[in-house]
Amino acid sequence: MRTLDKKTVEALAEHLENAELERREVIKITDEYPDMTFTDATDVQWEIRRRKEARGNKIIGMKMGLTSWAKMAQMGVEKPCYGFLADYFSVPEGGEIPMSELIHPKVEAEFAFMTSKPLQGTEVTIEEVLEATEFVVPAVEIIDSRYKDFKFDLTSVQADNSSSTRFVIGGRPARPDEFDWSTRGVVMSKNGEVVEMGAGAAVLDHPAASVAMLASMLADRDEIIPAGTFIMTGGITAAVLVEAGDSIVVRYQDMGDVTMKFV
Ligand code: 0L1
Ligand code: MG
Repeated sequence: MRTLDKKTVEALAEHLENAELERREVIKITDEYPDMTFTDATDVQWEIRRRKEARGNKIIGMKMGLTSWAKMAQMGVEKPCYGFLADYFSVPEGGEIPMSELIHPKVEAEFAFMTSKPLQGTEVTIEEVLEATEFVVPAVEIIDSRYKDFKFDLTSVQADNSSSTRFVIGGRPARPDEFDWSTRGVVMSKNGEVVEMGAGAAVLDHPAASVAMLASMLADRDEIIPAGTFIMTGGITAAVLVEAGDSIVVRYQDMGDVTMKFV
């Protein structure tokens, strides 16, 4: 169901994208549009995506957000959200991330899947995702909600491209059948101190379930996951707040490290 007309969707997309580009906090948009639906919010997100593509940015992947049961419970939501990854979100392994480009970033450890076949519809299984996966690779997401003090609801977050901001790929890719992804462990350190740890099952019991859920959510708009899509499946660990000077190292069991420094 939709409650917003095209002009309002366009105005909200401009508002939220400007907040991202100008590194400004805004109040969650459902304060002004309390009746807006998840479909309205998704229209806003896709309009932000259209604006970026019109400006010459490439869309290089997708992300799922709020995929851990703990984070869903904490936020009082019943389902995850998704977003897109633009080319300028990608930071090289070991790279420096200027805080001047961000508002109040947090980092979370994830597994990312690269698909080799299209995935489509509401009934995709974990087995089908694994069969359609070329490789799985360690990736750390830097989220940066545009909403003041991280005060948002699921609708507002979906409109804000699910807080997508930057990501770092590192370690080594693994074949989809190389490990049981639900029991693969990660340990995150900040400035040499362990701050978070977890295993793949934190993500909807299995990270491939997150890819299946993305296919299902995209099906609502008659969209599919094409072959060759890079997908961040959602945080295994809680998101950790960072500030200038912080070094992050995430160690992935048998897959190497992902590192970055905030400057
Ligand atoms: O990637 C995520 O799980 C975050 C989704 C948006 C919510 C947040 O900014 O914490
Ligand atoms: Mg994430």
